[in-house]
Amino acid sequence: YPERLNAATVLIDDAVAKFGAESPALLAPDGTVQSYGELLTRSNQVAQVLVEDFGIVPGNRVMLRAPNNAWLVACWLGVLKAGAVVVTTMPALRAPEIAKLAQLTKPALMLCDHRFLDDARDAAGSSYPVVAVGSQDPADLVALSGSRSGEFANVDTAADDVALLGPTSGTTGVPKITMHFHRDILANADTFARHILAPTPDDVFAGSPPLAFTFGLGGLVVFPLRFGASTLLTERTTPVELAQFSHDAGATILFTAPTAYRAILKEGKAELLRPLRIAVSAGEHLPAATWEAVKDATGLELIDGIGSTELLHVFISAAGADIRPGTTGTAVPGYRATILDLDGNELGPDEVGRLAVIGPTGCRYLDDERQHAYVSNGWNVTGDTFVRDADGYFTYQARSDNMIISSGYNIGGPEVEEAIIQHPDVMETAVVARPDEHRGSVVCAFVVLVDGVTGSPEKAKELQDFVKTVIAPYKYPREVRFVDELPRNPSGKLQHFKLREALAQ
Ligand code: 3SK
Repeated sequence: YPERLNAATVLIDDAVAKFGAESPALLAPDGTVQSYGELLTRSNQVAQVLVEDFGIVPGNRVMLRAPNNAWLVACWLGVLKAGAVVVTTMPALRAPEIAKLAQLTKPALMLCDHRFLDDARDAAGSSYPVVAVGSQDPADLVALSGSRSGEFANVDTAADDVALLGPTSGTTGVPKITMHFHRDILANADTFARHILAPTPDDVFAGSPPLAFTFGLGGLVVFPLRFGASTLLTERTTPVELAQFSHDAGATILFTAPTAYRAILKEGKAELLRPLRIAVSAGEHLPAATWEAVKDATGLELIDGIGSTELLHVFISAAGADIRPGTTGTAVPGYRATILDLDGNELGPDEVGRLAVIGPTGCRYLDDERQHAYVSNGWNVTGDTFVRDADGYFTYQARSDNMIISSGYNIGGPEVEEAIIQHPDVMETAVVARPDEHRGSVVCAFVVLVDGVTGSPEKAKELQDFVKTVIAPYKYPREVRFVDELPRNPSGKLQHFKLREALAQ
């Protein structure tokens, strides 16, 4: 990339010139379409308001809080245009969580969807202004923008000026703030999206992840705009609603998690997925059984991928004839990946260890000692345990903190989850270690049953017996707990640590 680069210039100003102002950019489930030209004008108006009314200068941080919709995209682009730094936050966060992020990121301003103002204002107090988006207030961003010309000269940022502060609570619950440069924003579009998805202007993207999670930001904003495609933005939806809206909008590329694909299948709605060209599964481990079930029901071959907020998006994946079900794939062109032992030595084929990655994006935490744990000898050490075969295919084993050692056996929690999920009565499951006096640890499964099936000691025994027919019997869950739902963080990731905490109480 050139030394001077503003990602917003490439994603919207240049896109208008290249793909045409009339091209559809943003779609909504109610049939509304916003063109590239309209999005350019609106994002320019937002930038004008930021600079003229709120005195935002390059380097200031602006927090955004909204569900996935067209205004959020305009705000995101407007902040970058003004040379400021976007701080993304999930609408699901409550006041203390927002306050914690504000303490870490020190925003100069927050733009907040009018439906989520209460927590936002409680968190801000008098530290920074919170501007409503979509209310009837004359000081609302929508009203303020409406009176602007829509002409704005984007700030000439450096390619490695910070553009985005992306919070991650990961799976441990203690937030870290990842920093990403303007060039990083384009890098995942030019690696994962370009080589694995190969989008065209005819594509229509859709998906579930919030734009505050970089999985959603890439899949639903950056990738479509980079390739002149359009994107369907849906506010909170169930998996079946998402499938229905995507179907009705003519979506061709879907981004969601394995749990959502399973839910769509279990609710008998597979036909809604059939028109897709590409279905991406990421955000959590994709079991081979889910891949096969989607293929059987729809003919689609799910594109699996692993990414991280630290590296911004997906760095291991495979598409088309390169897919090997059960593996995540190979390093995306532009990235290198390897397996390290606990001392940081590279391991050979078929040896299990810590997944480590180097590429055009990398982990830079904002003022956080945990940087030393994530980056070692230049490698980004992701916290996932994988094995690589002689052909360079990576297969997920567990989060590095979810290998269960029981009576001397190493049991990967996800392997047991994969076995349990194959039982027709199981909607979702999460497996963790429970400390045990005799065995060190035992496998404990938390299980959500499908509607209409109730948990009982007999059902637990049935699941245990079932697991023993799918994987080596010593891996079966010695304890099964039925629950109504599993704990997930706001980006939808399972929080195994909360289950371990529940067991410790
Ligand atoms: O695999 C993930 O969890 C992920 C995280 C951030 C961005 C993209 C992805 C797929």
